[in-house]
Amino acid sequence: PRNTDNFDYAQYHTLDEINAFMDMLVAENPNLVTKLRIGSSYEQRPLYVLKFSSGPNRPGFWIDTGIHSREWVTQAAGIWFAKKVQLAFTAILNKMDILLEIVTNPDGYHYTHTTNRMWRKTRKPNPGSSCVGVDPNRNWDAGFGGPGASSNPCMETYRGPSAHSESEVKSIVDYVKSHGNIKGFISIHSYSQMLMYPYGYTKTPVPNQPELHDLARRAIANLASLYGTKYTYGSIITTIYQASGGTIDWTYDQGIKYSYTFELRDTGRYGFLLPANQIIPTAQETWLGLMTIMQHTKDN
Ligand code: ING
Ligand code: ZN
Repeated sequence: PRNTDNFDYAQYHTLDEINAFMDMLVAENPNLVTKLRIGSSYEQRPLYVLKFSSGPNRPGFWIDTGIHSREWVTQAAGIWFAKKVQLAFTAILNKMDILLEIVTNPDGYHYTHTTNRMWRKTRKPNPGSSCVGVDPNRNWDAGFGGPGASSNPCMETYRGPSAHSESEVKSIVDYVKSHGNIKGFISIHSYSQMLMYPYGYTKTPVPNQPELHDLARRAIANLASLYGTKYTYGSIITTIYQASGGTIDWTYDQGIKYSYTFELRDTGRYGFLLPANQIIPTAQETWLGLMTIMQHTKDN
């Protein structure tokens, strides 16, 4: 494609294609979209964040997709969200910037295209082990090392040698801290059709649990209004399982009150191998849920 109108949103794309998409989007709308490089992956790939902004010094609303590389519908939905923001120029942008990291684990994503479609973790070698990679959703400094993560480098939920040991994680940590005014943070996974808020590492409810619970209920109702897709919701630990070192537990503890995780389609029929003809419907319905959360964040 020569521009983002000709891009095929209904297919899965390689890392090079996604990078080319981002460059086209920026070139088409230089006053709205910029591409930030927040760091580099272990294999030295750039970590890009698209920043949608219509004015200076706005609070930020963060969305990341693809922190687990095999969850392909999430990166594909991230591409669709970027185009949606460009086309719809949502009213959200009158008050907040949207920060979107589409390929949050580029080494893993490349590996899922070349070698192992089911790769989840980063691609950093583990000294003393023949097993590669760390689970970037167990590597954050929130209950790090506690129950709900593995100390074994061969496991899919290996937490890593220390909190923020993965540059894909540390780059976001540094960006969030240096930004200093991120009001909402959404980390998107697949699959299971769930919308969850902190915590994953403890059963202790967060202070604004009733607010987050009611907002989640409204968000999934809005999501379901399009195609009837059913989501469950609640805290991570009560909805899916105990998980320590997770992204949104850390962002919540940094003061980002509207921290959520989505698990997109489906509930297991296709799992990570979701057929490409479900990309656009998944992205469309998820966008409705995101809008509910973004509106509330903007107004609070
Ligand atoms: N599920 C998530 C996982 O990392 C999760 C569930 C989300 C745990 C947020 C903790 C925090 O296990 C998938 N599919 O990756
Ligand atoms: Zn995941």
